[in-house]
Amino acid sequence: MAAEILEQLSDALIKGQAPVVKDLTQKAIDAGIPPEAILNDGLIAGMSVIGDRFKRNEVYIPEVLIAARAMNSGMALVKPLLKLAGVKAKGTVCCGTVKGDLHDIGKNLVCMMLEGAGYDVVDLGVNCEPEKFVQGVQDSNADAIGMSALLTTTMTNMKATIDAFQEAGLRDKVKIMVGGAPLTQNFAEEIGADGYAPDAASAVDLLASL
Ligand code: B1M
Repeated sequence: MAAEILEQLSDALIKGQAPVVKDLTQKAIDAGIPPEAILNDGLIAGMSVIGDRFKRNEVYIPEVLIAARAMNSGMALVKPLLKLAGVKAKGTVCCGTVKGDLHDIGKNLVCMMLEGAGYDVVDLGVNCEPEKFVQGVQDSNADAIGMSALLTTTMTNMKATIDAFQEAGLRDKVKIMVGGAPLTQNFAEEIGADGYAPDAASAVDLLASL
């Protein structure tokens, strides 16, 4: 019975059916399924299927956004129960687009995928000064940051942000991942980041590996 509801839940999320996801999440709660199981075996299970399909170019940005919206409709019901049950997120990550850069579509996708994978995400927004990342980590006690840049002229601000963590004495406490269309693995290594992800779904795998 529980397995059946969770399978239906994950399936509805994959199809992006937000109202169905909401109803099935409520059904799962009413059936006494633990919130952690609803999250992991229903919502996150569905979102990771979407992530894998996105990586293989089998689905595109609109499908991911629709699935994320469906995920949010279920999360709204499960989140308070997870808090009550004392279930901890996998970790906290601060994400932002670097100084001088206003592109946020990719960064928002990364935030959604990370949330969908069970992380607490602090979205710092766009045009983030290096100090804003440092402050974000200090305020939220984050384990990692994710920087996005879409311009060749703003990529260099990623290095400035890493330097700011060094200066604040926090570089060893925080994992730093970077992404965005003009970036490469080589560039990430050159600036001393801990990892580079070419797309939002890979950012989830990268963070888990870090
Ligand atoms: Co701009 N823009 N733009 N733009 N824009 C590009 C990036 C550009 C390539 C267009 C072009 O010339 N062909 C070009 C950059 C050239 C360069 O530097 N090499 C460019 C330019 C020049 C500019 C302006 C300077 C234009 C001007 O004013 N003269 C200006 C700069 C403003 C600024 O930022 N200071 C500008 C402005 C804008 C808009 C505001 C109009 C708008 C942004 C709206 C918004 O984001 N809210 C915009 C847009 C939409 C684009 C294009 C068309 C699309 C970008 C996008 O959202 N892609 C883009 C051209 C293009 O790519 N075709 C272009 C979809 C998104 C899902 O992909 O962000 O790559 P992406 O994210 C991917 C991965 O990269 C990765 O995951 C995502 C999903 O899988 N990823 C991460 C991203 N961040 C990650 C972080 C991670 C991990 C993975 O870890 C943390």
